[in-house]
Amino acid sequence: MLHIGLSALAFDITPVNLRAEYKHNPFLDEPAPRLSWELTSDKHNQYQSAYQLIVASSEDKLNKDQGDIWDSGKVSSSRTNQIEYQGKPLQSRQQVWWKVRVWNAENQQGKWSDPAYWEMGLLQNTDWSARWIGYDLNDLSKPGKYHLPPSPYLRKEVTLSKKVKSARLYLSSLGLNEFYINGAKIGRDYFASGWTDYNKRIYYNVYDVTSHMQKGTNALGAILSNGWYAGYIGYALLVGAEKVNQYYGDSPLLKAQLELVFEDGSKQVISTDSDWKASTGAVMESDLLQGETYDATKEKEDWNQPAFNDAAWDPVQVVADHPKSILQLYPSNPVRVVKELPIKTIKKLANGKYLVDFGQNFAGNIRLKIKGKAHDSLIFRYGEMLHPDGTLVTENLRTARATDTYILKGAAREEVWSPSFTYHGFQYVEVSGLREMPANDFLTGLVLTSDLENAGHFETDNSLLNQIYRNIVWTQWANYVDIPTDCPQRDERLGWTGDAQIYIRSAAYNSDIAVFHKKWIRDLNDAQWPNGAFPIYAPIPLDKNGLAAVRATDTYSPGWSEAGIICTYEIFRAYNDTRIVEESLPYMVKFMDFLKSKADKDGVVREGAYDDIGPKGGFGDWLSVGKKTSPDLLAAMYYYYCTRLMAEMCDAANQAALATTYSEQASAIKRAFKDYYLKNGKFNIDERVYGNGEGYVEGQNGFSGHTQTAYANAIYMNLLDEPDLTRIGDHLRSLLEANGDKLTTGFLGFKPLLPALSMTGSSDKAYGLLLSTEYPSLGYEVANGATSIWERWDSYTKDKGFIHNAAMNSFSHYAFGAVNEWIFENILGIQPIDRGYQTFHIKPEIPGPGVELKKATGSYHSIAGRIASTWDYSGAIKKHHLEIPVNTTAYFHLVSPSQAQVDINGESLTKSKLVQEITASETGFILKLGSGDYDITIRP
Ligand code: RAM
Repeated sequence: MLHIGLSALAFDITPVNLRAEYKHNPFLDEPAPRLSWELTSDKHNQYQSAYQLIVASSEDKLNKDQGDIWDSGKVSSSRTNQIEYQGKPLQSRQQVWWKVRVWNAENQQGKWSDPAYWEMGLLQNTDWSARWIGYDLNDLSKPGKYHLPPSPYLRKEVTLSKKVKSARLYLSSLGLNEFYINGAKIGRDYFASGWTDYNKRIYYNVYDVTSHMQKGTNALGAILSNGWYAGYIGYALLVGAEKVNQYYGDSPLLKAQLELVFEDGSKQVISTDSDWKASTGAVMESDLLQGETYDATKEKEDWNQPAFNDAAWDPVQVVADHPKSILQLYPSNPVRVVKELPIKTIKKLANGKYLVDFGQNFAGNIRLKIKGKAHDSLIFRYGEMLHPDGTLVTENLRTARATDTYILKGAAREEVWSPSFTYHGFQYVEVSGLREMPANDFLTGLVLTSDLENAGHFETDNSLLNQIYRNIVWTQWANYVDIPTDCPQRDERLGWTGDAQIYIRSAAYNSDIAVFHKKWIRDLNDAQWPNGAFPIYAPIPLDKNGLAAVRATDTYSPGWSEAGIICTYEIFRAYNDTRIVEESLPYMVKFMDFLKSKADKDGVVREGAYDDIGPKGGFGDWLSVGKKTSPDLLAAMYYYYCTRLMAEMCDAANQAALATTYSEQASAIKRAFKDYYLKNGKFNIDERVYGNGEGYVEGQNGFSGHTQTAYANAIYMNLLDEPDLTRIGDHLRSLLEANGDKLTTGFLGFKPLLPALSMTGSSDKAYGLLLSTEYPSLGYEVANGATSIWERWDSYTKDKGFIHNAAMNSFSHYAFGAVNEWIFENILGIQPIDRGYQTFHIKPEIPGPGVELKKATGSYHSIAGRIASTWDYSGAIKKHHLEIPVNTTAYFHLVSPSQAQVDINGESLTKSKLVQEITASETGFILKLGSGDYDITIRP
């Protein structure tokens, strides 16, 4: 809590949370990293009028205020983020220290921040002496349904005669790696070096390994796994693809470079090359989809320690660099264990197996702790749900084997093991091979996700809504795993672009996703088809003909491909990130040309425009209920929406000519769209084009333009102005009412549904949908025990059970979690006005008296600082609590008949000097507020 009474104190406005490229003290490879900070102050209404940054070559120089690398001088600006480094050119391996101070609105100078630093990675190809090495073990794969060779184990020893002052490990793998120095695993990261189109781009990570190095002999060791590079991907097996794995290469490879600086200043580089040795070890099988087999009896004890005798090991194979792919620093945060879950219950099943319940659907692994007989094997199967008889549902995993096996070595001490190169989406584990009921902590659930900073918080007095929010967050963790996946359990786990684009804004309210999407937007750009369309998932491995290798008909689709515009836009919007716009611009422009080619001369996408793809028209309003919204009508709206976003992005990225073109195009499309599709105030389509619906997704249901999905999208995308807007808002409302206040929307329709209702005065309907426990709704899932968001509204129903299991039925799919944006923007009411939240609205929609929701509290940690909004309407006196970051301005929308009833921080609003401005609104007042905490009460 801040106190206004402190205003007598000296000026104090302190920069905190210093970050470079969104990270704290990171390794970077951007020549001009972007710096950011946040500000704190004990006083209200504080603004930054200027800043000064200094960057020094050492901490010592920085402490002496010597910016020998860069001194920005005093810059008059209120910006606190996306400030490009403009100092001396940075060299590979260079470490620089920086700090910042600011001036307030009265031009008083504040104190320097604490120091921060960043270190450059390897910027030139010539910095790399390491070679790609591997050990092809494909011949050792056991015959059977799956091709799963054992993991290569690689090692090398180095003897150091001097004391190491600093050591850096530059580490990359095609496929997955675990790296050890003197027996210790380096880093906590999983699935490095991530999934990219390895023919274009390969990532490496950097680790400070100084503390691992010792004088004398040191052992370097690595275990590799196929991962996305050579392992199974997606539903290739299921659909009978010609090739089901090894899309990028046949066996995994490692590139590692250990750079040492000794106390005397001399240097040494140890690289992967032909003198490394290779063998097999205990990892007998490993695959992201199929699981891992670990035979502890085959462990080569101390293989990664200095004293090990590797005389019997083979030489490694050395492989040439791919001529076209570039090596870059992993831009995102790695996948890590972010939480551990204890077992909730263990039950013995009738078949002698044991069933473990973690009480939560999540993505990750188990850690096993067990004592037992040598050669006993424990088999772990994973599932999200149980059949009525209590056995595990695995049908919905389709061809993903999702099975781990651990073969005990029978040690005197407890054996501890956890898979390294796979993960599963599950709540339950079925264990076979146990001789007796195990200890209730024999397994621990390890929750894996890309390790992003938490950004959001939300809680209410309604337990159903709290559970819906938790389900959204858990499902996001489960699917933000290196790339945004659709699901974590079955033979799919692809970066589906439609899912990603509808969910990205929701995701941003939960976690700081800037670096995660910086990576994936590149993946998406790398995956653009030659015709300019973005694909339906990215990365997308290609076959020798340049078609999708997993399924040749996987091409593009309206609602999916637009991720190439929308995801870039959402990162730009949330983080004021214009560099991502500049980087994506050539790809986006090419895509816009593609979209144009699908429209008529006026810019209208007409019925049948996408009949060239399979399914015809694309995926449309995927998994909707009942009659289908015309996919082309949706495509037409998306075309307009993307054009508008392009105009805005181009404007911000100093592309004035392009901005004008797109904004003129957008106006033209808007007019033409209305002329073509709006008939007598309703959306009308030419159903004849779709014939009997064959070839379209659920075409047998028939097509319409007069649907919840169509109107929700048109409203959300600002396609129509008054008086049409009111009319279609009324249609949306009456369609809901005619359907018993139940939704019919699928992926594309649900995302805008609640926002559109709010935008057209039907907030009551939005609350009704959100808090419903009737099918179809998120509450129905909760009422059926869900701890995550389901793929389908009817993934499970009380009367029919699992009707979709054999085909497509995930219980961890974030798409319908897209309602999170309404939770933050409408329940808490936090809505940006400009990019990066320097100004924003706080406009909470307080539900009517009939709704069981009287209190909500939450916050969003924006790039401008943490914004909090709480309301409590449970008593006669209505209360709001707001927290506004320094250097930002909030417009707080207050519903109250008169100012005289309102107090702010204990004073009458009419007298308060804290409020910058009060303007009247239709329902009350808008308070313009600067930074600080505010308690606002409305007396009856
Ligand atoms: C499913 C995926 C995804 C969806 C596509 C069309 O297989 O799970 O959610 O975008 O199909």
